[in-house]
Amino acid sequence: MGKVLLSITGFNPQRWYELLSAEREVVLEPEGAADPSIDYAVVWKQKPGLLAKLPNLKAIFSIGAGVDHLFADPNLPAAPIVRVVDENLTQHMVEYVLWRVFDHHRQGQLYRAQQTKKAWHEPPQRPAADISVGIMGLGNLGRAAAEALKAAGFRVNGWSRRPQEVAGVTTFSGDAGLVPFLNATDILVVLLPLTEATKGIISYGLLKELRRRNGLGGAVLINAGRGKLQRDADILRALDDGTLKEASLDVFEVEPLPKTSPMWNHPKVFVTPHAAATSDPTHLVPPMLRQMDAFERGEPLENVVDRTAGY
Ligand code: NDP
Ligand code: OXD
Repeated sequence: MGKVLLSITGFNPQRWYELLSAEREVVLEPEGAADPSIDYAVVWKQKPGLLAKLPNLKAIFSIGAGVDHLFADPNLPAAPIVRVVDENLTQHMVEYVLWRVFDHHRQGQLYRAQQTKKAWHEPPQRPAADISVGIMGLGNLGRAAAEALKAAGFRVNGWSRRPQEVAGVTTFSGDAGLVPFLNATDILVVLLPLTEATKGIISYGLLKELRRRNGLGGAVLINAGRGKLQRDADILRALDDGTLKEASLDVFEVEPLPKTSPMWNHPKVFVTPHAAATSDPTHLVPPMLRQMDAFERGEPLENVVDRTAGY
């Protein structure tokens, strides 16, 4: 049975360690660097060069759905990368997207402001069917969010790299599909991976293309993908000149969001600390261990990242 190296930066690895070590010998980084009996690495933001030192590494398991944290290592070894595709994480993301879309649609920001002034005023209400939610990224998370939004009564658009079909969702793809997708979208939900192709994609120019003829009183941005997809300064500019009405941001160019960031106090921004869908080891370790066992029986790994596409 191959050993596991656990390397987690930014939060406590203890629970991951306990659950993995119930079945496998686990070495916590920095011990184990260059240990030839390590077959698997379970990682979040590993130190650059760490994995390249393991001479017999057979597979890398990301503890998140996104794998940009791995590709940040210029010496990432060629072993296959398995990413998270998990019902529990998907459900958390669907909840986050529904929560934020409904809050913008039902004017949560206005009511919160009214409450501070003890103002009793009923603004006009429009049905969800008047609003088009556009999801950038129609992968595991984007599709699930699209289904839930559709079921809740919204019109839903989706944009992906390759053409995709989702029943009841108007889909667009590639560079040619981007502007038509944005022109048909009132609330933009970003669920893209961070790759060379998507870095900085949420620019002022892109936000300008969103539709603003809607009952919301302006376009809305919700980003739960990655912070480096967006340019924080462009979002602030768009909010300040009315290109955007409001934004819900779970991710930021720099995380944790610096205390000096104007995002914190901006009246049109709702901030969450990269918490849209947390990786829960109770749900994620059992399938990792099952995959290691299956791999040792000669079965193929599942949810393997396409290194050329970068996600
Ligand atoms: P998937 O790999 O399943 O889906 C990615 C989607 O993005 C696909 O539809 C893909 O297109 C599309 N895409 C990729 N590159 C491009 C491009 N250049 N142009 C257009 N579309 C593109 O990922 P998941 O749905 O599992 O996760 C999405 C992201 O969500 C993760 O990478 C991660 O960054 C983020 N995330 C954030 C969390 C949080 O708590 N904030 C939690 C979990 C994930 P195609 O269908 O053609 O392949
Ligand atoms: C992920 C994340 O990629 O939590 O899973 O950001």
